[in-house]
Amino acid sequence: MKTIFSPRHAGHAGNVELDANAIVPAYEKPARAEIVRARVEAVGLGPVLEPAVHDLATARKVHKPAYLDFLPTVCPEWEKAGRSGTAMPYVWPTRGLRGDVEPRSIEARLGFYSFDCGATFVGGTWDAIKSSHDVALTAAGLVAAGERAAFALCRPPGHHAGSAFMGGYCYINNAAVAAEWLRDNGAARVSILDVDYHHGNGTQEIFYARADVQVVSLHADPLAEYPYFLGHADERGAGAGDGFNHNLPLPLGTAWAGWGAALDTACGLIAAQRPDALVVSLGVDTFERDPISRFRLTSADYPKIGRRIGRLALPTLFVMEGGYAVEEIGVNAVGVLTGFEEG
Ligand code: SP5
Ligand code: ZN
Repeated sequence: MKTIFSPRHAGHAGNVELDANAIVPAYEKPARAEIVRARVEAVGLGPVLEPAVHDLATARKVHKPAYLDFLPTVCPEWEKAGRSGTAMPYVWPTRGLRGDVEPRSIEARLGFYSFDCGATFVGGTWDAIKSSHDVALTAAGLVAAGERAAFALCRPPGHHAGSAFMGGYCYINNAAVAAEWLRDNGAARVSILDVDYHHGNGTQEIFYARADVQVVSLHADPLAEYPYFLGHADERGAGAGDGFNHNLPLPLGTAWAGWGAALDTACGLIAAQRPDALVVSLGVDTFERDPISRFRLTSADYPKIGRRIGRLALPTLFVMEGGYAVEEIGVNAVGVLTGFEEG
């Protein structure tokens, strides 16, 4: 299969994050994408191509336009305010505060358009966000044109970004934009399978009231794990979308036995939906040695994931999400893709 990759991800670098009790170098760093690309080339998965430049018309359907307009203004406004280094949200309009009045200052607007402090900005961040979006849409175009599968090697990731908020290293929801674009280009029904360790709260929020985009997610139980405030099994969709959202939360420590069984359940739900295309939010932070996660998948398990997804026999777009064990991220992510091709 073809991989779409943009070197422009690399400008999103040198940022820091708040890790409970310390400011640390961001876990979501450029080496992640470079090591996955190197592995794609090492195993001869297929050509690695740069994305075409796309407009934000489809993104403006899944995100609030004012939110998208905000993203490229962050760094210029941060500098105008006399600040340097990483721009990071730190104050939020939670319960009891006004969430309906957009403030003027950049510090406040960062909080207005986020749910945590994990979506940070440095000089190259907007360009990387836009390139990641372009990667997803270019790869979606390959699938719409008849390829059995394509790999969008997105960085930064997207599944925590909702209609009007960033968070969890995510800004534009690449998988959601791709799914929406597939809907507009011949697919009557699309399913999204999210196998990242964390619940894809942004993807769920975006499609929660829709029946045309089914969202199925396997993730660590939000009672115990980030993003904590969404991802429970009783979240089934709303209105026309009732019954089209499926959460399969799993306990910390889950290994292949429990995870693979949940994947089987998820694939059954997708097969029953009979979608015209499948978008896989491919996070490999389920790995046993991931530095921020607590599942126990091994490198040998990732090809099994690919084989099971391949058995659905659907046109499939893989969209890169999380995975922070940088040394093994290439073997694990590409393991899913080679497993898919064998199956
Ligand atoms: C796309 C994606 O995988 N985003 C994940 C965002 C997770 N943010 C919360 C990280 C919390 C890290 N704390 C773990 C302590 C280990 N030192
Ligand atoms: Zn994750």
